[in-house]
Amino acid sequence: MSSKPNSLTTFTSKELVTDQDVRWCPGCGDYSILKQAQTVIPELGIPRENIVFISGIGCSSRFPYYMETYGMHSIHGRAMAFASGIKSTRPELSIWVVTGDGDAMSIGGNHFIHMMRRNFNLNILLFNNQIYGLTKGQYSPTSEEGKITKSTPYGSLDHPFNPIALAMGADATFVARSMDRDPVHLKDMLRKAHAHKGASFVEIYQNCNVFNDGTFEIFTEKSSKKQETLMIEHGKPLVFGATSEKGIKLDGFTPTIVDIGDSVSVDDLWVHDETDRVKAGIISRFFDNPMTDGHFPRPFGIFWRENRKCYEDDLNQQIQDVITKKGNGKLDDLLRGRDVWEIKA
Ligand SMILES: Cc1ncc(C[n+]2csc(CCOP(=O)(O)OP(=O)(O)O)c2C)c(N)n1
Ligand code: SF4
Repeated sequence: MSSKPNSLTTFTSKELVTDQDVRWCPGCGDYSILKQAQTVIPELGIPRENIVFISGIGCSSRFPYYMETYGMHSIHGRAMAFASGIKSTRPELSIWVVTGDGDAMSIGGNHFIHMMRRNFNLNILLFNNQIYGLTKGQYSPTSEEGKITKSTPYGSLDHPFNPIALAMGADATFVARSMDRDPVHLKDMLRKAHAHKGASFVEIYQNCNVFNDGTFEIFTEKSSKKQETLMIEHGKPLVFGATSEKGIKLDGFTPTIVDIGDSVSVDDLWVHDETDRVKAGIISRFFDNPMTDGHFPRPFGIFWRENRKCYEDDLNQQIQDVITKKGNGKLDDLLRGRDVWEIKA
C-alpha cells in the first residue's frame, strides 16, 4: 500500500529555498554553506515544521531568510540566548544557530561560552571569515595580529581567538572545523553535528571575498591544500602532504612532524581519537601562522566528542518533579508574589 508523503515531513532541497533575493556579494563563501545545508537537511528525517534557524547580526546572520523553515534573525551576539530559550520550552525542535566570528566571539562571546558548558542539544555553525563583513571590514576577534583594516590602520595589536580551543576550554561536547570550499567535508560535518546529542559546534572557514579575500586560500586551494591541512578522522593516523608523505607523531605530549619512509612508518603515527580530551587539546593548538617555516598543518574534522547530559532534559525533568510535588502553579499567584508589604503613613 502506498502512503501519500506528508509534505511537511518529506521535502527536497529545492523546497528549502525561499523567495527572498540572496543579498550576499557575488562569490561570498556563504553561498556554498547555504547550499550544503539545504542539501543535507532534507536527508536528516527532521519534520520541516520542527526546524528553526536562529541568527544574530552580520552577513552570515541573514541565513534564516534563505531557509524555508522557521527562523529568527535576532540581535547582535544574542542568537545563543534566543536558541536557549526556544530549546528550553520546545525541546523537540531541531535548532541551528548561524553566527559570525564577530557575532559569536565578540559581542556574543559570553553567551557562546555558556552555551558550550550548558550543552543544549542544538547545532552551532560559526562562519569564520576573520573580519566584520556586514559593517564593511573592521577587524574581528579572530583576525590575525598585525591585520590592517579600516579600524586598525597601523595593524591590529589583539591576539586572536582560536575558536576551537575556546570551545574546548568552555567544555563543549562536539567540536569540529570545516570549510566553505570543501562541500563533501562540510556536508559530512553537518550530518555528524546533527547526529550528536548536545551542543555541536562547527567552525566553518568562510571566504569574505570583498573585505578579507583569500585569507584561507592556503587551506582551500588545490595546489596547497594537501600540504597545509590535516584531515582528521577518528581511528585514522595523522597523515598529510601532497603524496601523504608526512605524518604527526607524539613524543610524550609533544607533537612532531615526521617524514614517512624507511625509519618511520604509518604505524608509528598518532592515531586520532576524538574521545581523548588531552589529545584533542593538543591538536586544537595546531594554529600557528601558515606562512612560517616548520608550522603545523591546520586540522579539519571532529576534534572532540563527548556524551554529556543536555540542559533542557534536566530542566524539564526538574519542572515535572516540582509540579508532581507541589501541583501546577498559578500565574496570578506568581505575579502577586508571596510577600505583601503594607505602607503606612
Ligand atoms: C549592538 C550592536 N552593536 C554593533 C552592531 C554593528 N554590527 C553589525 S554586524 C557586526 C559585525 C558582524 O561581523 P561577523 O559576526 O564577523 O559577521 P559577518 O558580517 O562577517 O558575517 C557589527 C559590529 C550592531 N548591529 N548591534
Ligand atoms: S561582505 Fe563579505 S561576508 Fe558579507 S556578503 Fe560580502 S563577501 Fe560575504
